[in-house]
Amino acid sequence: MKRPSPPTVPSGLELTRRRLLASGITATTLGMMNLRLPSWLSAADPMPTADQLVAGKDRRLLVHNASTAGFEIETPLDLLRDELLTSADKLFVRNNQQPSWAATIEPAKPGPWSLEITGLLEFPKTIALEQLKELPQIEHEVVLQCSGNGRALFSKAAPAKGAPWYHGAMGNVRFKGVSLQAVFEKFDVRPHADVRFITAEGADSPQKPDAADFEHSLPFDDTLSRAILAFEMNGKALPAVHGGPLRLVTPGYYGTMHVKWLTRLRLEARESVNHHQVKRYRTPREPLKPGSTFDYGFHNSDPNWRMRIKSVILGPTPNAMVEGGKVTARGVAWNDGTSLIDAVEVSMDEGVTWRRAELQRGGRYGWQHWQLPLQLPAGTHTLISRAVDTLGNTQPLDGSIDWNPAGYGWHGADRVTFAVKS
Ligand SMILES: Nc1nc2c(c(=O)[nH]1)N[C@H]1C(S)=C(S)[C@@H](COP(=O)(O)O)O[C@H]1N2
Ligand SMILES: [Mo]
Repeated sequence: MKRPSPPTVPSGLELTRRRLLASGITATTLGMMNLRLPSWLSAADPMPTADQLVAGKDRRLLVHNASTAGFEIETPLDLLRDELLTSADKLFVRNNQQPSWAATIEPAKPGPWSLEITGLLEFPKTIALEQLKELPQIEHEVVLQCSGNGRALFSKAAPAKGAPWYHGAMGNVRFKGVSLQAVFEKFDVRPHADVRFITAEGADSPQKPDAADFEHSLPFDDTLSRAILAFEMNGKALPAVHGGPLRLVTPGYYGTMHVKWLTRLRLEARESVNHHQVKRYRTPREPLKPGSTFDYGFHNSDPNWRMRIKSVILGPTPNAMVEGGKVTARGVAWNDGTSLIDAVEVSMDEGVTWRRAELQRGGRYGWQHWQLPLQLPAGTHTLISRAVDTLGNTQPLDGSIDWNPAGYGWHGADRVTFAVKS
C-alpha cells in the first residue's frame, strides 16, 4: 500500500491540532460527547512526536504519554484504515515500563537471550533463543488490542482512569514464532499436576525501585494450547519496541497479556499477587454504577484475558462530510477466536432496524473486514455497527453498561455521526 509522506511540522500548537484532526475526532465532537480531552491538547508544551520517542514511528501517531517510564502512543483511525496489516511504524505502543534499548522499531540487539521456565515443574529449564528458533515455526494473524482501548468512550458515563484511548490502541499484525506446546514437548518440560497458571516476566523493570515489576498470569491450559513465543512480526524480526527479541503472544487475549521482552515463564498453582495482576488489568464481575470505586480482588473481578467481541467503524470517520448519496460503511470485527464472527449488523436508525454487512473472513484471531453500501439523503446520519458471533455473543448498544474505574474492555456497539452533502 502506498504510504503518504508525513506532514511537515510547523509550530507546536498547529502540531497538536493536526494530531487531533488526524485521529478522526475533533475537539467539538469530544466536547459534544462529553469526553475527556487528551492531556497534551491543553498542555502549553507540545508533546514530543511519536518518531522522537520511538525511532521509526510515524509522526502522525497520537502521543498520550511521553514519560520515560512508559510510552502510550495511539494510531489514528485513518492510518488504521489504510492497511490490512498494521505496519510497525503505525502500530500503537503501550509500555508500563521499558528497557532503555527498546525505543525503536528496529530489531532488538540486547545481546544473548534466553528463556527460563521455572516454578512447579520437574526440572527447571533455560532455553536459548537460538534453540527456540530451531523448532517448526508457526504464524498467526492477531488483533493486538490494549484492554484500555476505547476508554475515552466510557467517560461519557463517568471518568475512567488512564490514557483516553479512542479506537487506536489496537492493530492487526502477524506474529511468527514457535508454539508453547511444541517448546514443552521438545525440551521435555514436565509441569506438576497442580499447575493452573503461567506467569510471564519481561526484561523491563520499573523506574521506581519500590514499584511492582510488570508481569501477568495466564490460565495454564488455554495458554499452552494457544500461545506462541514470537520473534517475528509482519515477516520481519520483532521490533524492539514491540517486545523483540521474544514475546509471549496468546491469540485472542488482550494486549496486556502479550508480555514483551520475555525472559521467564513461571508455572504456578495460583495467580500472581503482583500489583499489575490483582489491582490493575481486571474487570469487576458485577455491573457497577458509573463513577463508583471498587476494591479489586480475586473474589470479585477477572483478569483481562480473552477479548470481548467488538466491531469498529473505519469509514466514514466521525464528522466526515461525504459527497453524494452513495456511502460505503466499512470496518473490522473480531472476538477471542473461540467462535466465528457470524455477522456484523448496521443500523441507521438508532438500533430500530438492522442490516447485515458483507463479511470478508480473515484468520481466526485477526480482523474480519465488513462493508455495506448505503444510499443516503443529504443531512446528518448516525451509523451504528455491532458484531454477533456463533456463540451468540454481541455488543451492548450502550457500551457504558460495562463501566469500570479503569475503563477496561470497552466493546459497545460502535457509532459514527457524519454528514452527506446535497
Ligand atoms: N514486558 C512488558 N510487556 C508488556 C507491557 C509492558 O509494559 N511490559 N505492556 C503491555 C500492554 S498493557 C499492552 S496493551 C501491550 C502493548 O503492545 P505494543 O506496545 O507492542 O503495541 O504490551 C503489553 N506487554
Ligand atoms: Mo494495555
